Amino acid sequence: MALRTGIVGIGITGLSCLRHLCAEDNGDELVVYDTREAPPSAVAVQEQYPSCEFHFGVRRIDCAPLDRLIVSPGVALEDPMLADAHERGTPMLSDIDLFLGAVGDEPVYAVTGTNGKSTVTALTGCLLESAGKNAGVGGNLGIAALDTLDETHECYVLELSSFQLERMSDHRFRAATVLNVTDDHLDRHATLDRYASAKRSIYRGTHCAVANRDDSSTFPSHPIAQLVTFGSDAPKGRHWGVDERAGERTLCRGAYAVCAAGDLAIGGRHNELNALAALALIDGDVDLTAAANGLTRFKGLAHRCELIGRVEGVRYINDSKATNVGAAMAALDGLGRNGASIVLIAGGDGKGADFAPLKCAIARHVRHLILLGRDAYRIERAVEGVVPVEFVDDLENAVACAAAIARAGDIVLLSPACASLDMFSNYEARGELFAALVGGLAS
Ligand code: UMA
Ligand code: ADP
Repeated sequence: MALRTGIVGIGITGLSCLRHLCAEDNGDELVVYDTREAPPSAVAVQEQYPSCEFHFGVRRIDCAPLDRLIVSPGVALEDPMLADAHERGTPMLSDIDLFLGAVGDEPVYAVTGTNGKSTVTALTGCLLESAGKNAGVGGNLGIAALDTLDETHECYVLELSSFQLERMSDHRFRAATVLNVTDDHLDRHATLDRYASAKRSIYRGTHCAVANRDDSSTFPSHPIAQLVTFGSDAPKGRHWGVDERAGERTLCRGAYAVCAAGDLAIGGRHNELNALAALALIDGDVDLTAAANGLTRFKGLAHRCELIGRVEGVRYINDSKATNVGAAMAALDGLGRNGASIVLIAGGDGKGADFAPLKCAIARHVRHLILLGRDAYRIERAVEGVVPVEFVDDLENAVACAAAIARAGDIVLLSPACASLDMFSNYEARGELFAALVGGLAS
């Protein structure tokens, strides 16, 4: 029976749903809604899909004529636009439900967590490729899940955000992981508990749960067919961890040594955990030795602790993707571990987070703090004078100020602990401007 489907939001997700449902051509009627008067794709999409109905600048969707809504992750379920859907009980789904309805029997691995999702998703794809599997990789990391179906793959790896998970109904992942849970998106989820349970819902209907022994909130809250853990301590049985072998930190599954931590192409203790999670997700499905070759090849993603360049003996590192406190702490602990002193550029939109946990890491590793953006003064209050602080109006002045303060041997680190949206269109734009400004210093 043909359905009348509402697509809410016409960003990457909405476009992928529209394209997918139009290609299915099963007589469904499609109606697109967006609160914005002129979303960026408005003109092109109306030309491309003349048989669909479009409503922009929408305040409230009348759901009487609709069978279901596919709600984009950027639209909060509490948005007034969805009030009628709540009153009528209109089913609200995510693009991932459409993906799971369309994908065949191929295994789907799913990754969530506050930090490390994109790294683990891309790394898992790389390990699968190393083991000879043609993997489709997508989801929250930027390629809509449905768009990965354009080509045929033997398996899929999806990064899922709490926003996608909270509106998903169908789950049937081969293996899924919650990497860690720390404060983030509290402006949308209200409490850490609600945010964590949205993350843990990834385990519903999943065959194998991969949880982090160092973080109890990553464990499933219901019985599950198979539970495997990873952690920073020595592992037992079929679990994953880090052990000393011949004086070297080594990634292991129980007694079996997989790879020396020093051989990973991505640095920092947090990336050891990321590598263990990726291995645990696919363990049993592929030749592990072949997969592990990918660990030495995977160089990491842009904007995550990425070395931009050296100017007068100072290393400039772009960690613009550190959009929350936990990510910035991982960067400070990872980079400061070898005794380097750090000039930290931080600030932006804190999304309601508590910055107090940053204080310790800043006191230990940072010698000068440069703050900008909406929550600059909240960060300063939270760290309570443990280091000298400068306030600047923009990233141009932040980099100039950092360059004046930093001495040979220091690191200038952009790791904002905040989203960029108060000053930039996204974290990539912030990271790219940082790289360009550092390029300017070099020349
Ligand atoms: N918007 C409106 N009105 C609407 C619909 C959207 O104002 O009616 C705004 C949203 O508030 C948001 C923007 O438009 O500011 C985009 O929203 P969207 O839901 O259309 O987003 P997409 O373009 O579909 O991108 C989404 C993810 N974005 C969000 O969850 C906000 C992308 O993750 C993801 O890559 C993409 O789907 C494909 O799956 C980005 C992200 O920031 C990278 N994710 C958050 C994070 O990682 O912290 C969760
Ligand atoms: P996500 O997709 O969850 O935002 P990314 O892989 O893009 O994760 O990394 C985002 C930020 O988090 C980067 O600043 C990175 O250095 C940091 N990070 C990566 N993995 C971890 C981890 N396991 N624990 C804490 N921070 C991490």
